[in-house]
Amino acid sequence: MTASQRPVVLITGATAGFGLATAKKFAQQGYPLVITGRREERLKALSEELSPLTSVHYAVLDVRSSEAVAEFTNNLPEAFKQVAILVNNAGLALGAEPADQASLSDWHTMIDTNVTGLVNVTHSLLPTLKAQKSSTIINLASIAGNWPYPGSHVYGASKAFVAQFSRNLRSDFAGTGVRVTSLEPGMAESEFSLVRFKGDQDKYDQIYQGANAIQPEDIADIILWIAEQPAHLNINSLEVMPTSQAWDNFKIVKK
Ligand code: NDP
Ligand code: 8X3
Repeated sequence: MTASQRPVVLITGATAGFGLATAKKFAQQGYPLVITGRREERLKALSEELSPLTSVHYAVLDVRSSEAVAEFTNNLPEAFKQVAILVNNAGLALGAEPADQASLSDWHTMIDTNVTGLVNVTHSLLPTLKAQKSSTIINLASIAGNWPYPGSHVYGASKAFVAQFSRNLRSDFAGTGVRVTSLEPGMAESEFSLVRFKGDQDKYDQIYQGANAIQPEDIADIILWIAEQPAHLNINSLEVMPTSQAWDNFKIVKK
């Protein structure tokens, strides 16, 4: 496939972390890109950086608003309308305290972003994705959706939704050109923990120090690999951790 034949890739949350690295990775391969997020300055700068490599359309988009998502998808410029690779990446965790100390508004924000936002974007683009000969949806779930840990409560549950939603989409689109993957990373170094701990740089440093965590570029490589699999293959789910991370024992709290 020459660069001019590459399908359009739409990435939510392209202003940082996985989304940003994925935008750069696909741009290096010449894929036309639609990059979105809430921080316009970052989108503008990224668009200017990547424009020598490929065609880029950027749009400020808060995935939580179904109206904004519909308005955005209905008004994509002609050259970017035929989205064939959707990277549903926008998401966040807020807080890691036990459930009874968590803020209800943080819980709502995680559900609104990780669940409702991802559903908004997917629903809005499904007709377009279905109209393509071959298309791929890559949903950012997490190990937190597969395995429990203290302080994960709503975040982990929101990612369990993403994983099961991905499998259910697969069921609906089996035998069609629409592929769906649930990508489930473990500890990765990005702004994720700064957001989770509300800008606390000390906590951020403690978490990643000595962990040799996954880097956003690692995830971008995996996303490109998933998207470039032959059309008759679907990577259903892919869980990836840094080698430094693994499971712990079941906890027994004795009296
Ligand atoms: P970052 O915090 O680095 O990036 C998150 C991105 O999501 C930003 O671009 C942010 O853009 C965007 N975003 C957040 N809220 C919204 C919103 N309401 N509307 C649109 N965009 C939004 O985190 P990561 O790159 O690490 O995380 C990306 C995804 O991967 C998330 O879904 C996360 O849950 C998941 N994940 C992360 C892991 C990790 O350890 N880092 C591990 C497993 C999964 P902006 O603020 O400009 O809107
Ligand atoms: C992020 C991974 O383990 O911090 O989804 O919840 S974890």
